[in-house]
Amino acid sequence: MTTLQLELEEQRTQEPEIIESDLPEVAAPVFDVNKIREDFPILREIIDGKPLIYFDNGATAQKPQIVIDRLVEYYSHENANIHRGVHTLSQRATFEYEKARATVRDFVGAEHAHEIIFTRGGTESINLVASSWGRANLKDGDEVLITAMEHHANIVPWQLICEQTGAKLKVIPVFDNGELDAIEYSKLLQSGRVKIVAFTHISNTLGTINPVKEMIRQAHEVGAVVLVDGAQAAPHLRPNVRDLDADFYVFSGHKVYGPTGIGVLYGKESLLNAMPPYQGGGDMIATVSFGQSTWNELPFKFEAGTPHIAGAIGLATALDYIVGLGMDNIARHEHDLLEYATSQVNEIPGLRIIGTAPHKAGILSLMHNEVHPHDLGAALNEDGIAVRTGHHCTMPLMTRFGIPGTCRASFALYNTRDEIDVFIRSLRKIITLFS
Ligand code: 7TS
Repeated sequence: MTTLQLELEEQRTQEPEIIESDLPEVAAPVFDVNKIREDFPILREIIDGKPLIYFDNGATAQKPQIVIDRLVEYYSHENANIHRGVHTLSQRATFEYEKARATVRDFVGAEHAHEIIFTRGGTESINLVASSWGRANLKDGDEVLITAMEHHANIVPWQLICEQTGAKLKVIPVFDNGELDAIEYSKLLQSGRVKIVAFTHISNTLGTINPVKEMIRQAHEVGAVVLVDGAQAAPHLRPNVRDLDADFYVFSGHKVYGPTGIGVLYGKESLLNAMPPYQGGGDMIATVSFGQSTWNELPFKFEAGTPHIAGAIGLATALDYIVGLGMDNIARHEHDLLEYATSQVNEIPGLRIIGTAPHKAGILSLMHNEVHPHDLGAALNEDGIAVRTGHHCTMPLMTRFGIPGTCRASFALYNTRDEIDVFIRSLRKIITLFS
């Protein structure tokens, strides 16, 4: 090997931790929502002559200009494949990609950058764990415990692995207000057969914030591993995986104001090291021969093929952005919006909120006793208001509540009380027209 090749090999295998992330140490003190709105070009869109009111943040969040610019910058000045090039662009791309990993490590408070695996999204992160950890650890008679409020992404991967291994899927019930039944959870854990518990940090349909830390503590007491689906939580609160003692924590880039097609799996080093690869291909191997292949070290073992390099870099920019605004400020602002909207919705006759747990994030799922959720959503759209209608990929939860779907408004850091006023006026008008 030449000296340059040796240097690059050294750089390639070096611990990613040495790369510093840009996450600010101190949160910005003031939260000026009108100023923040200027960062999001799409908020200036006019829909059928009405200013856009975007209340579909649970599905995906809009992107600040800084994230859009970062993608343009990457493709204009840094684009190359990572980890294997000797040329300058490849080194730039590799450096930025690994720096993005360090930013995510900081964001979730992981011990090591190599405990952060980049995936296509929250869905792929859960599939990776269910498939890889599940194949290695589940057998006939074991139990996988989930909750009744899970998104399909945290149900179906477990069903698939249960089918393959003979393990059984068990479900923690929810109360009418959308809270988990904690007593039933404790009982289900006592079977002695629970190998993994997988639950959402925040429900995308009900808004319930689950008592994750306590749930993890109880699961660990019976020796079960825990996966937390943080898809709805990461945009609102900064998870600390070490404080929570989560074994796996997953989230999607596009819901935290980053690009689509990028997601995160945090896993404890010891668990990830013991798991077989999820997909085979380039970059995840150490050696390949036709007889046998051996695997690369973490995190590369789980990142087969060319990853979404620009996506990871854009995600890091998005995380820098929200941490810069102050996650506490964001949570406070969204909580204010939730309380403001809740009190007004409660005054509209015939309209009820599905999900009234005491600890809630900014998600309002609405049902009217005469107007179908789809009709509500379509009519709101005519007033420029984007909401989501349907089962929100939580069909078992809809069955539990005996409803076909809801009309869901989900708030983000750039939404305002003024927008909620327009929303409430529009709801009242639609309901009067339809009823
Ligand atoms: N888990 C939860 C709790 C979610 O809300 C979602 C997406 C996912 C997992 C899957 O995330 P993805 O990025 O991999 O698709 N939730 C929604 C929603 O509520 N409306 O559209 C997508």
